[in-house]
Amino acid sequence: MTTSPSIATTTANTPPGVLVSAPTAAPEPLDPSRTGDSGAPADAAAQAVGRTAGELARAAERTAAALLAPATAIRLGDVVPAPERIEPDATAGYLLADDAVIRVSADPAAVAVAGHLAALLRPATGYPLPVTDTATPVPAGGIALELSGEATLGAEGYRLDITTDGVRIAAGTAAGLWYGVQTLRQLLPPAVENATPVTERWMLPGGSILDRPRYPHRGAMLDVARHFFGVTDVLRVIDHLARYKLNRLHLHLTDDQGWRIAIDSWPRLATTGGAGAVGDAPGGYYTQADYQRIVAYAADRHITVIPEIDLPGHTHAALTAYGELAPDGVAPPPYTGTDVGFSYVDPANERTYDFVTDVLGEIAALTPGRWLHIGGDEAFKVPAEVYAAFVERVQRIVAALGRDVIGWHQIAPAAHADRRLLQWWGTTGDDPVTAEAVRRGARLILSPANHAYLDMRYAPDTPIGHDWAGLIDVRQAYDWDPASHLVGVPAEAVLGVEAPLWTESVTSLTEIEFMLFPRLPAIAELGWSPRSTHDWESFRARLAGHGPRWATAGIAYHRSPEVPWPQPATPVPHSRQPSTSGHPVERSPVSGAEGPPARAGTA
Ligand code: TNX
Repeated sequence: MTTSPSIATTTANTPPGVLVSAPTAAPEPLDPSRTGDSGAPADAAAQAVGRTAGELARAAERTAAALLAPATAIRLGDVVPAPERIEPDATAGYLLADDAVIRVSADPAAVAVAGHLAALLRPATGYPLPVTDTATPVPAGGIALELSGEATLGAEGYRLDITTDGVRIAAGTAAGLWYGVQTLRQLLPPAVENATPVTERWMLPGGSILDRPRYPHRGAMLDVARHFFGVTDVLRVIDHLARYKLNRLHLHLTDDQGWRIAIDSWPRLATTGGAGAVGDAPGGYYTQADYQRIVAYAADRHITVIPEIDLPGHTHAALTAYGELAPDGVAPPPYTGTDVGFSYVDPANERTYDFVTDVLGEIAALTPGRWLHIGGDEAFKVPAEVYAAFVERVQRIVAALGRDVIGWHQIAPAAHADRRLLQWWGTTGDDPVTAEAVRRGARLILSPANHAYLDMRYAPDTPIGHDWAGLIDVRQAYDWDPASHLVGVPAEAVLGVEAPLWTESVTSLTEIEFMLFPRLPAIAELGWSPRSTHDWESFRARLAGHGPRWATAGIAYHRSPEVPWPQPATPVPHSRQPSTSGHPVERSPVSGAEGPPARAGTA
């Protein structure tokens, strides 16, 4: 489908399957003299404090809603993804106070994590939370982040201890500290998601957590080719991944409808190939500086960007810019539909390999991560032997750049290349060709379309998305096991999971969030949590507590009927939020401070 859903505003009770923003769970401190209780002075007062009347109205709505919301104590076990081991201590909660200090090991990467923690906590608490770096942090009276050198915690594990005296997060690496911080964030009241100070008891449940990930590869993919999303949208998506301990962002940078990254040696790829998008949506592309900003922002959050240049198919946009690469040598007009499988760069033309070498060379130079994704899906018009030879040659180009290759599982028939990864997106769980590639040495990233494709609709009435791989509500996203999913593939061959979001029908940040939440946390839990913790009832109960967090952060989500959300969405009047696709709309990457997102509905 090519049409966007209508975005409706409604004040009726919210049915499942619409974009919602529930109110925040905690009151904002409203000085009556500023809230307009007395009528006309409100505007003047609002101007005096730099807030618009609309902002004040929204704050008042949030306050009213918070008064209706039941206060629920957070338990140590409420974390998503579920930690490996939890030992609650009901006698030992810690109350974060305004004089708390964050102490951190004297290591630049650890200090950076402490800086993030302070930045997460300061807006809502209003506390100064100074960060001090000492060689031997102590837990008393604050939060200590300690590089403890505990080898058993591995590259990404952490230990979290909460006592009445304070909080201690210990890890062998800065990444481990980072994941401990994400856990800590979830143990504070949802009001911590507010962008401005709120009155709240910042109580943390007592006890200990020991936590390590099940898989090293825990990712999500964003298709910025079908619809283009500006840098600030991507940064906000990175924040969403970080919350749930994901460590890979796969960017699908090129497709038939758009080429989204500037390539100096082939400049028209972006300027001509990036001009359009699906339907009438505006195009756009990242400059190399934009891309580097995304990569650096992700790295700062322990997330590696995996760039995908889809080859040899899904290349129509490149052909519009450089007709010499087309099989008939003629540049076609732009394509704005949503069909797949019709385009390819000419494997018989040596210029094609110049193009591939130049493009992948520039991308590699901009990408510190180990992986280059070469696509490889749906090249329906390229004969099998020609396709395999093409993929093998591209694999050699990637190896010559010192990188490891990833491709969709269609590249399975090509010869093995060292450390190559195949990304499984089938729906059957049974593919002898992929199993054979694994026997030859490939490892797998699992993105089964019938569980992990976040562009699938939740339900028949979901306003956007596809259904070719079925409907995927939260349980369908959650209830499968990566280790035993593919027949003939041993558990050791599975490197991890990834949730792709294709964007043929997804046109705005709000719609991205609506498709990510709450399914992204489900896939994240499959990637992080030990199988022994896998339990649908537990998951949905824990997930429910995240709704108020998302709402407070201004994150749109699907109020799945499968999840016992703590309260019905309190109706809040909304104004339409325009799509940000194609426009570099500046939006805070760390908060939903602009107010609630628009609702999309069929109403
Ligand atoms: C298949 S999955 C595709 C994409 C589409 C997607 C829509 C894969 C590797 N290719 O080109 O966007 O389905 O769900």
